[in-house]
Amino acid sequence: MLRLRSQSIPATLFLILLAVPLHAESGYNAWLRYAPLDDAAAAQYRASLPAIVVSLKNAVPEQSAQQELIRGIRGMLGRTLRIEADIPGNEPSIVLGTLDEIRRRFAITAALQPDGYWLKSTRVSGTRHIIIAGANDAGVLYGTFAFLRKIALGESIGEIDEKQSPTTAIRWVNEWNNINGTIERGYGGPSIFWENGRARADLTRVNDYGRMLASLGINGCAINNVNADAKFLGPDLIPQVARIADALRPWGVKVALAVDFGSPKTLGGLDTFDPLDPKVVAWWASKVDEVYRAIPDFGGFVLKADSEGRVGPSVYGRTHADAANVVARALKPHGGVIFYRGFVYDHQMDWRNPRNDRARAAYDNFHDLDGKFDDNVIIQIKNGPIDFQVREPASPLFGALDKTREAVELQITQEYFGQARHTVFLVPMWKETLDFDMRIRDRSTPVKSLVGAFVGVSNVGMDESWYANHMSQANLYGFGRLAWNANLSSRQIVDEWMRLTFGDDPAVLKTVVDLQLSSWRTYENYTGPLGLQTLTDIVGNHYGVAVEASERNGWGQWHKADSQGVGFDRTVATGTGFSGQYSPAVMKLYESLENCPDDLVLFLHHVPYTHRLRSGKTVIQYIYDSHYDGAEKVATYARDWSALKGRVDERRYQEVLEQLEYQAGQAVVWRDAVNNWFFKESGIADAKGRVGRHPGRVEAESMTLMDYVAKPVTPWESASGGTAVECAAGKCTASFKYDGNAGSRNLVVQYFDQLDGVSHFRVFVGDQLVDEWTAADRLPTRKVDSAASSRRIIRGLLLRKGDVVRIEGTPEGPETAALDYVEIVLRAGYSDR
Ligand code: GCV
Repeated sequence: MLRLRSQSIPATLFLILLAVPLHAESGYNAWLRYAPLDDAAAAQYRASLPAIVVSLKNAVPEQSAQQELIRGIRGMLGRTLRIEADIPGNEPSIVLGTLDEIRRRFAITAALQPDGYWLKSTRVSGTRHIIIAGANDAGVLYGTFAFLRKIALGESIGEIDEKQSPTTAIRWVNEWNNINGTIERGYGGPSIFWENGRARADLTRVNDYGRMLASLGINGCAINNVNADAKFLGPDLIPQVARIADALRPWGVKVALAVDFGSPKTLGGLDTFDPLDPKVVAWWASKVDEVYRAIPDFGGFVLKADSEGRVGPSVYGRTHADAANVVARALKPHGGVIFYRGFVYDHQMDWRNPRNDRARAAYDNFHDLDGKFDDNVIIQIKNGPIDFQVREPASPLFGALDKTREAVELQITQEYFGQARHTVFLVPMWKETLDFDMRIRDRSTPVKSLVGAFVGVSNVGMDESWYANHMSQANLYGFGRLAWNANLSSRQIVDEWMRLTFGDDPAVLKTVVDLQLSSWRTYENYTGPLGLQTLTDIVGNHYGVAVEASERNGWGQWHKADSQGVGFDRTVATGTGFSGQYSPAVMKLYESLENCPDDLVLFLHHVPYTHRLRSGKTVIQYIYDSHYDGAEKVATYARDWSALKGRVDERRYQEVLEQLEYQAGQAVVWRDAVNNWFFKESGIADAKGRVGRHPGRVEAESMTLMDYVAKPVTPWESASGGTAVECAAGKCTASFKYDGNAGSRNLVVQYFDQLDGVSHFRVFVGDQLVDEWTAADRLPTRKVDSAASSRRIIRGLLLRKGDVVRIEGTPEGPETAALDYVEIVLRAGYSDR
């Protein structure tokens, strides 16, 4: 191979090399890219890093650790470590082993919790060795990833001496995957585990996912939907589960399953699934034995019972403790655990009864059972009392189980957070729950001190970038890092993730860190602020805006907005009594309107729209302002990201830009829908005169229409003016005359892109075609509604007064090339490119 020595590169060639674009990255390697370090840093590490690696054990996790070390060092430093079977006497080496093995060879030791690690530089007869010691096999793996992370982040490894142990022993993800390969609330493509009723033939991605999980210290993975199909425990599928376990085992990740409580009957053929029936007890015991024969290191079960239509112990008048314990006792001899979900509520509640309150359900169902659960039962509690909404208080159940093990369940997949089409970094929200002080017995008791396990609902898919949004990977990263150490700050986490994922160019770092850290508040601002919850279509896709979808039905996500006021009275004094489920100190905070934090005021109180918040603003004005603020902020995200061109590899640059531009458009849809709805309901005008006024907007229904037909949209707030035009012919046009001043303008076309067709649009100014596109996105709706509402911006059009703008729509399939409005503005979106 021809080698160029650096001093022989002529100056011109050097400039050409510098100009070579950053190579495209797919996001597949996430934060484990091991990108080459810059020359100075690489030289420093090369000088201090031994060239030899020794693994003291030949078992799987250590072997994975050794391979990972070689891979990482090769990627970052361009050097391939040499594997030696034993520690060399007079050459430096990196030694991997458990504390026991290390003690025998080096006569040093440390105190570590299970899964903990120790990174230690030491000398033996003057020769320096770097030790990566684990409390157990998995700890060696976690230490190795931590060591590589340090190098990737440019931290010193010279005289390293660092011990870390996880704050909780059980750190799992749940994957709501179905046997046919679909994923409930998954947005990154089909299942990596299942396809057509079987485990995928090629499980490479499962193995790679295991690597990602191990890099964060995650040690368990439940590989099917909690709305569980009993077949997963059938004789056909257990061997399939075993194959998946084999793919995850090298990374110290135990496989687990969600189970259906009715299995003894549906699968086992018994005439009952009563947890106290001896036949049922025997069935669970023998089924669990069968699972462990196939998978000796099986982790355990997750169980959703008596909730959202799942069968449970109530069928036989038994308790959740009876249900959990019958399964727990079967698992116990094998060392398995059962996560019993605290997410139990009645989804057919009578909304007319003002005392009914879904937020009470978890506490009401479980707190009397405290002390009745076996010690391998863990109650898995969602962070808030409702269901992963944009803001909820910490679930009161965390403070109600003195004698029972608890896990916090956090949702990594962005079900109510824009489904990976919006960027929302969830760590700041999770930290609010984890740091929330429940004041049990009037002592400091943050939620993180009460939970002994972390569960993240991850739902990665076959998309190359796992979640179909590069930014969403930060949520898995953040979950794992918090599960390991809940005291890490959001900034620390995002800073690490960012540098590992995109590099440490200061401009990129600042833009992305600022974006991620503000993104939750931004999303809340343009969806449901003040504790209103997400205000999305809760009886449908959980994606688009539909303010009333949560009202007047049994699902219980009521915000109770009417012409007089808004918010759910959950006080003890006049409401449902929910605030009384907290300790007296917390109850005091929530019970009184004066003390209640603004962010949760409408979660806990019903108030007139003119109620003044602690901030001094009225509730209605806050709703208006926050929606404008939120939408403007997303526009700045897209603008700021667009300024990074050339600093990020082209593929990820483009993909993130498209995502942020789309989000900026959707934020406007949300802004207008929510504000118009509250304006109509309250009759109170926006003090700043914006709501209901859209300078430069021309409604499609007011244009000259050829074959397009105006139709009302449901719910009305999903379209501007409550109306869209739909094309029922082969081709339709909508046109209007521009009557503004001459100059360069941006033209925004708001159209609808449904799931079931690929319409084509063309835009003309006079006879000149100025843009065309197809509506080929995969948005989660077949209806003309807010979820389908999409935006095309045609920038820098030179318009004159009197110009005719004509939009031609060609429908395809059931999709009707529907249009909402056109806006002609000086600036739209993030830039005037
Ligand atoms: C798996 C929410 C989701 C459901 C999910 C449920 C749960 O209601 O919308 O898809 O079911 O939570 O956590 O069990």
